[in-house]
Amino acid sequence: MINEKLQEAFNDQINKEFYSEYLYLAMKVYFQELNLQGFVNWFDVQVQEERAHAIGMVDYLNNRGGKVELRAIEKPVVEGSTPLEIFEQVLKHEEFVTLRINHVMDVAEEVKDRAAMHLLDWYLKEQVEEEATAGGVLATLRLIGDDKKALLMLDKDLAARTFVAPVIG
Ligand code: OFO
Repeated sequence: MINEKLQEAFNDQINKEFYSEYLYLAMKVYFQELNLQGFVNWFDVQVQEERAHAIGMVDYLNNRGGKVELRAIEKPVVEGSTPLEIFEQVLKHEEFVTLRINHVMDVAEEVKDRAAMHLLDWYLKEQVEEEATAGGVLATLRLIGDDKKALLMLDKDLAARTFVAPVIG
């Protein structure tokens, strides 16, 4: 059985992971409209990762005898109107998600649920990677500035990203 406060924190985080999936899907559409297929691929992988993160928590909560509550997913808002601005938002969003997972970890610590802490450790490590990946693309976009040729080269690089189903936990 899982503590109720921790169950609530997991349910809230499940919703945030599904929101992330939805947000990145909206960003994928933005790049589809620009016909930047490498960026499209990058976001496609991101969408799949977020879905895996969400389902990982759904399955975990279920395995622990908790009650999964699927809540309404907010309409995603893409704030930027350039690739640079979009990636600023991606990094900001990942930093926010890290904060939220830290919060779930705080609750797990408070109720002394070591098994949950172990799982959340995985999510926190994943966040370090997520921030680094988004930050890397953002740094390149800053270097690129208005250089369209360089943007197309980056697009080519991003086409190489592949989705590898994460082993969570
Ligand atoms: Fe689920 O890692 Fe991004 O948000």
